[in-house]
Amino acid sequence: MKNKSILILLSMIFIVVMKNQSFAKNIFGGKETVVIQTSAICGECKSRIESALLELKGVSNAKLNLKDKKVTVTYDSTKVSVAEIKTAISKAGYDADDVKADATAYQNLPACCKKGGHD
Ligand SMILES: [Cu+2]
Repeated sequence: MKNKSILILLSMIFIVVMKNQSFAKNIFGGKETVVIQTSAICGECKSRIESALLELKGVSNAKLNLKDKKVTVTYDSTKVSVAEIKTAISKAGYDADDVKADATAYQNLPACCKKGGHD
């Protein structure tokens, strides 16, 4: 009789622990960071890219470093993919690693934000 209640108690603890694990996974799970090389030039480019990325579902942080033009993106891999992140940068008018800037979006950029605009 006593063994039975210990067994029940143990399985209850087990269930609670398992539930908490999936709960934690839902909140923190899938959080990853990726660094993407962009063709940003100035501060305007920086905010254009960052806000385009923050509009994506699953992206929780985007910081572009103008010194190396690399953007560091924190995202939830269960909600958004790296390919989608690169596409968003391309649609904003900038190169993202191997993905070239969307031609129309690039044409619509202010002259100073185009490649060589500050040369
Ligand atoms: Cu710019």
